[in-house]
Amino acid sequence: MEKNKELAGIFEKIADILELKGENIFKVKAYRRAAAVISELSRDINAIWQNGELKQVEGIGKSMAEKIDEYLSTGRIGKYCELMEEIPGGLLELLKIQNLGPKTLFIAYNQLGVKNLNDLEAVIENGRLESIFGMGDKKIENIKTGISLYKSGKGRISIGLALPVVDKIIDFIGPYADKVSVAGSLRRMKETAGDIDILAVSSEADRAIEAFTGYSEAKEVSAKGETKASIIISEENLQVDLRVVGKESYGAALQYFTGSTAHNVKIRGLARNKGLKINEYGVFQGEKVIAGAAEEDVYRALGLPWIPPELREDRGEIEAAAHEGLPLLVKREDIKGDIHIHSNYSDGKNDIGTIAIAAGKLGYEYIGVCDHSKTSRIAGGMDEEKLKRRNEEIDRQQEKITGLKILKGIEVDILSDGQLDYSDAILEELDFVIAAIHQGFSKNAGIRMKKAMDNPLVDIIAHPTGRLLSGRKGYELDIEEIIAYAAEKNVALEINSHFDRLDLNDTNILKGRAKGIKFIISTDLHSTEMFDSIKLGIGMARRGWLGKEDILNAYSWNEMPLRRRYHD
Ligand code: DGT
Ligand code: CA
Ligand code: CA
Repeated sequence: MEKNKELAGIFEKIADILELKGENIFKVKAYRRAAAVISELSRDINAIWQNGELKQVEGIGKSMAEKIDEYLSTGRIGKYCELMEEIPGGLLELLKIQNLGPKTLFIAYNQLGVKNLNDLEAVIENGRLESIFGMGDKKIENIKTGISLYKSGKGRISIGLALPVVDKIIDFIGPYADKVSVAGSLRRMKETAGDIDILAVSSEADRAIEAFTGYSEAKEVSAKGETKASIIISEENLQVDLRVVGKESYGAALQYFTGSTAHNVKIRGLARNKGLKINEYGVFQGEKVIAGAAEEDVYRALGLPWIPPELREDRGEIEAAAHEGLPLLVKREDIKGDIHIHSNYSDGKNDIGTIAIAAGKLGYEYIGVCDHSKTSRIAGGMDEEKLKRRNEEIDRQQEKITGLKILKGIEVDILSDGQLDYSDAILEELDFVIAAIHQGFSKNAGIRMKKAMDNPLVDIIAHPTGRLLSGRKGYELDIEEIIAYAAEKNVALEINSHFDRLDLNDTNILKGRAKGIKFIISTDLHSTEMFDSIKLGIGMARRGWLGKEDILNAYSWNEMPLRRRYHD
C-alpha cells in the first residue's frame, strides 16, 4: 500500500501548486479528489494497475489514470517535476498557515519575493505586504494569528496520534528490558507531544539500546550512547528518546523524565530546603540514597504523597499535596456511559444495535445516541421525520438489550441566528440535548452560543471552542464568557475526546472548574472502534483537576444532574 500513499501525496502537492498559481479550480479539485480516492482505497494501487483496472476506480478519470500509469511504470510524474521546479519548496509549506490563502501567498511570492516563513514575517513587519492591493489591517492581523498558530503547532502532534506509536514501541522494547514505561508530556497526558520519552529498566542497557536503534520504523538514529538513544520515527517525523536505568533508580528516573520541568524545578527546591538532593538517580541525604526505586518513595522522601502525572505542571499541585489537598481525580472506571455517539442515522458508521452491543461489552450503564440535526447536511443531518424513525429504532433496540439504557440524544445545530435546528416540541421528546456550532465560525459565535444556552432544553454545549489541533483556530468567541454563562445557566460543557479536538482542553477545564460548572467526557465517535478514545478526554479532565462529581456521565442516569432536571 506504499504506492497509494506516495501517489496521494504527489496529487495533493500538484493541487497545492496549481492552486498557488491560480489555475482553474476544477483542475485543482480533480487532483484533490484523486488524492482522496487513492488514500481511501482498500487495495494496493499497484495491484489494481497491474490488473488493468485503474479506469474502473470511481473518481479516477482518464487523465489521472495516465499519471498513475506514468508513476508506476517510470517512478516519476513529468508534470509534477516541472511544477516542483517552478516553486520554491518552502512556499508550499506556507500554505498550511491559516488565513493565508493561495492567492495572497502567490502575490507575496511574485511581487515581494517571499519564499519562506522568515520572508513572510519580514514583509509583514516592514509593511510591504500591507501595501499590496486588498491587504487591510484586519487581514494582516488574521495572517499574524495564523502564523503564531502554525508556529505553536509545528513539530507537536496530538496525544491521540502519539499514543499508538508509544504502545508499539513499548511492545517492541519489552523483550529487551525488565520494565518499560512512557514518561515526559505523554505520561502527563498533555494534549500535544513534542517528542516521545520512554524509560526502560534493565541491567543490560546495551541490549535495549541496540534493539531500540534497530527498530524497523526508525528512519534515523539521531543519538546513541551507553544508556540513552534517540531515533526519528519515519511516518510521524517524531523523535523518540529512550533512557535505560537500573532498577534501583527507576522511580527517580521516572519522576525526573515525567516532568514537567516547572514541576521538577519546584520539587528540587523543596528537596534543597529539606537538606536533600534529588536527581534522576535518587534522593540523597549527603552520600546516602534514601529513595530511588519507586516513584512513591521519591515523593514520600520529600514529605509528599504521590502526585498523579497529569497534575505535574506547577499549577498548585505541590502546595496542595503538602496540605493533603490533592483532588481525587476522575478515573476511567467512573465513566458510566458515552453520551455523544453518532449512528448511521447521520454520519456514523454503525447501526444502533451494533453500538449498543459494543457499549454493553465495555460495561457501560448507558449510551447517548446523538446524531446530527437537519442543517448539518454534509454530516447526514436528520429531518424531523428521520429523527422520529431513529427514536423508534432506539425503542426497538432497547427491547433487545438488557443492562444498557439507550438514551435518545441529539447534536443539534446552533443556527446563524442562535436558534436551534428543531422546535422545542421536538427537543422536549429527547432524553437530553447537546447543542453545537458547525457553520459560521466567525459570525457572532459567542452571541449565538449564549442564545442557545438561553433555551432551557439545552443541557450541554459540544466542543465549545471549535478549535482543531491540526490548525483551526475555532469559533470567534470569548471562552471565559461562555464558561461564565454556562455556570449561570447550569449548562454542562463537553470535553470532546476526538484526537484533533480535545475541546475543552485542560486550561479551559480549569477555568470551568473554578466556576463550578459540570462537564461531560465523550468520544463524539462515528465508529465503535473509537470507544477507547475516551481515555484522551479523561486525561484532559484529570489535567483539569476534575473529580467524578464534576462529570455528568460519571453519574447513573437517574441521578445525572442534567440541566433540565434543575429548576432554573
Ligand atoms: P514535550 O516533549 O515538549 O512534549 O515536553 P516534555 O515535558 O516531554 O519535555 P522533554 O521531552 O524535553 O523532557 C522530558 C522530561 O524530562 C521533562 O518533562 C522534564 C525532564 N527534563 C528535561 N530536561 C530537563 C531539565 O533541564 N531540567 C529538569 N529538571 N528536567 C528536565
Ligand atoms: Ca517529551
Ligand atoms: Ca525528550
